[in-house]
Amino acid sequence: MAKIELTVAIAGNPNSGKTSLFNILAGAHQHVGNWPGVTVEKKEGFYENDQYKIKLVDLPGTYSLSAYSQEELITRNFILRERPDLVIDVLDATNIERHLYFAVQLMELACPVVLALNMWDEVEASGIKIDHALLSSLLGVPIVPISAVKEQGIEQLLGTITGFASSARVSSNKLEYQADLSEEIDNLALILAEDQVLAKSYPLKWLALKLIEQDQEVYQLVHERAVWLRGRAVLEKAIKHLQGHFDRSPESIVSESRYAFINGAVKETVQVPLRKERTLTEIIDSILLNQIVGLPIFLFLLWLVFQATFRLGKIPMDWIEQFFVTLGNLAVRYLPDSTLTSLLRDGVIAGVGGVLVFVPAILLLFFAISILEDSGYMARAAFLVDRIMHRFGLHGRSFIPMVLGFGCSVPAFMACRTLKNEADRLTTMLVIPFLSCSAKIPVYVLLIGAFFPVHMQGNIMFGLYMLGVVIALIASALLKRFLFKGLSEPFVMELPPYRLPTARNILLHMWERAAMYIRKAGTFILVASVIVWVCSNLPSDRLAAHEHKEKVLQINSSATLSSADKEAQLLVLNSDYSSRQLAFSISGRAGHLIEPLIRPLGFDWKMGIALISGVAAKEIIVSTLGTIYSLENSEKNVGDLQRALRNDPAYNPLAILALLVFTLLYVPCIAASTVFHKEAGHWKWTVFYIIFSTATAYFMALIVYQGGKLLGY
Ligand code: BGO
Repeated sequence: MAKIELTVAIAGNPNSGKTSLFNILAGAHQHVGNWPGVTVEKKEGFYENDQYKIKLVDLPGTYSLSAYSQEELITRNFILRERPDLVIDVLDATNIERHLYFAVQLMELACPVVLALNMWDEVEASGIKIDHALLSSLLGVPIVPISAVKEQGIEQLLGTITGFASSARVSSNKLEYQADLSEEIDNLALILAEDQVLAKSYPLKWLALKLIEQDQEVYQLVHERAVWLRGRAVLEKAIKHLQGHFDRSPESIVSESRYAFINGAVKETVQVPLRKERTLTEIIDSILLNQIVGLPIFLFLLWLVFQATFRLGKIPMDWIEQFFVTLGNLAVRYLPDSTLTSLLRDGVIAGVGGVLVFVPAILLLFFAISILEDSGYMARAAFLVDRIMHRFGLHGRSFIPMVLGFGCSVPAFMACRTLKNEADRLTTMLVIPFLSCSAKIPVYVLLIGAFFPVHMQGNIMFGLYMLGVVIALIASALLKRFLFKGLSEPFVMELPPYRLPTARNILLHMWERAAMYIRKAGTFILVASVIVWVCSNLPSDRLAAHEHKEKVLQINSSATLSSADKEAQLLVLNSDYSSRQLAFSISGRAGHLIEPLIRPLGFDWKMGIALISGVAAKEIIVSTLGTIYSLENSEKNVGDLQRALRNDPAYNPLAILALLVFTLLYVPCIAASTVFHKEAGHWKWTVFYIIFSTATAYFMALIVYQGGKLLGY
C-alpha cells in the first residue's frame, strides 16, 4: 500500500529545541543546504513508518514573523507559498509566554499548527503547572508536551501530527484581537476579498493585519493591485482610528493586542511558583484578580462610579436646567399665547430640555468607564466574571457586549457577532436589554430624585444596575437550560497591560457618547416630543374648552375676588382644564385603555402614556412626563416636575420603585430593536425578545409592588 506523504515544517524561537526534535524525528535521514539566494542554513529530512512518509523541513529560528530579517521572511514565505500540511511550533515551555508570541503569529497565518511544548522535563522539575489541555481548547490548536532531549512525548506528537494533518483540518484557531483592531481587520479583509487572486493565495485577515502593521512586503504585494484603489482609503481610515484610540504606532497596537491575548491565556492555564521579584502588573493583578477580594473590589468600583454620577452630576445639571427654564419663560413672555407657542414651550423645550439636562450624568459615567477601560481594568473585570458567567451558561466573551449594553444596546447587539456559537450569541442578545443602558439614567435620576431621600439615591441606582445584571444572568441560565441547549466553548480572555489613561482618549470617549446623546435629543427625541404633544392635545375637548373659557371670564370679571385669589383660582382652573384635555386626547385614551393592565403594578394612565412613548426611546419617558405635567400644572423644570410627581396622589415610593424596575427591564427602544432584528436574523427571535423582555418587566414590577404592599409599605 502506498504511503501517505506529508510535508511538515518545524518552526519556533531560537533555542526552543527545534534541532533536537528534528534530529530525533529525521535521525540520519537528513541533509543540510542553504535556502535559495541566502546563506541561511536549510535542513530537510524524512520520518517514515508503515503508513506515512513525512518530509520534515527545519525552518530558521525566529522570534517574530515580520519582514525585518531573512529568517523571518524565509519562514513566513515558506508557510505561505509551500503550504506545508502542518507546522510544528516548538516552544520552550519554561518560558511559555514569550514563546506563544511566535505561536500567535503562526495562528495568524491560518495554517494548521501543532504546538510542541518542549522542555517539559524542566517544567516538571521547576514546579510550573501548565494545563495544556485547557490551553489547547482555549487556543483551538492541538498541544503536545514533549521533551526532545529526553525523547518523551514523541510518540504522542507523531500521533497528533498524522491524525491532524491527514484529516485535512483547516485551521480552527481561536485567536482574537482587541475589539477596535478586530473590526478594522475585518473591514479591510472584506475589501481585499474583492481581489480573487489575493483571496486564493493568502489568508485575507493576515494581509489586512500586516497592512495595518505597515509591513513593507505585504504593502508591495497589495499596492500594485486594482483593489488598492479602495483598500488604501480604508487602511488610512483604520490606522487613523486606531492611532486616535490607542495613541501608539499601529505596529505596537498589534503587538500589544497579541500580548493581551497571550497574557489572558497564560493567566488561565499556567501557574508559576512565587518568585521574589514580581513586576508591577503582577503585583496589581495579584490583588485585582484575587479570587476572594477581586470581585468585591470590582463591585465597589462600580458603586463608586454611580455615586459620583449622582453627586457630582447634580451641579452642572442645575445649570442646564436653569437655562431651559429661562428659555421657556422667554417663550412665554415674548411669543403670542397660541397653539404654536404651547407646542414650542410644552413640547419642544420641556421635552428636549428635559433630556439634555442629563448630559452631565452621561459624561460622568463615560468618564469613569473610559478610565476603567483604558487603564486595562475592564479586561480584568471580564476575566473575573468569566468564571461566574460559566455558571450561568454564558462565557466571558459575552461580558464585553454586556458591558457595552450599559452604554447602549445598539453597539452591544453588534458586538455579539464575536460570539461564534449561535446559542451563545442569541442568549447574550436576549439578555442585553435587561442591562441598564444610559438612556435609562434620566428616568432614574428624575424618579429617584423625586421620591427617595438623598442618602438613598446612589444606592437605589446601584441596586437597579445590579438587579439588571442578576435578571440577565438568571434569564441566560434559563434560556440555556430550556431553549438553547449546548455547552459554551472556552476561549481566551485578553489581558492588556496596565496603563495610565490619557486625557485625550478619555475626552474623546466622553465626547463620542455625549455627541450621540445630544444628536438623539436634537432629532429623534425632538420629533417624539412633538408627537407626544400632538397626541396629548388632540382631539381637542371643545366642551371643556368652552366651559373653561366661561369660567375664566367669570373669575376675571368678579368684583369680590382679590387679584391674589383670582390668580389662585385660575391656577386650579387651568390645571383642571389641562387634566380634562389630556384625558380626552389620543394619549389619554391610550393610557386609559391600558390602565387596567398596569394598575396591579401601581401605575396610572399617565405612567401608561409615558411607558408607551418610552418604547420610542427611554429618555422619552422623562420628556413625556415633562410634557404631561407641563400641560397639567404649568410646571417647567425638572425640580418642579419632581415636585409635581411627588404631589400627585397617584404615586408613592413603592409604585415608583415598580416603575423603575419596569423601565429597567421592558423592551428597549425602537433603534435597538431594529438592530436586534437585523442581528438575530429572524422575526421569530424579534417577537420572542419583545414578549420576553416585557413579560419579565411586568412580572418583576408586579412582585415589587404587590410584594411591597404585602409587607406593609
Ligand atoms: C544545549 N529539555 C531540556 N532540558 N533541554 C532541551 C530540550 C528538552 O526537552 N530540548 C532541547 N534542549 P536546540 P534550536 C546546551 O545545546 O535543539 C536543549 O535552536 C548546551 N549546548 O540540548 O539547539 C538542547 O534548534 C550547553 O541545549 O534548539 C540545547 O531551536 C549546556 O535546549 C538547547 C546546556 O536546543 C537548544 C544546553 C552547548
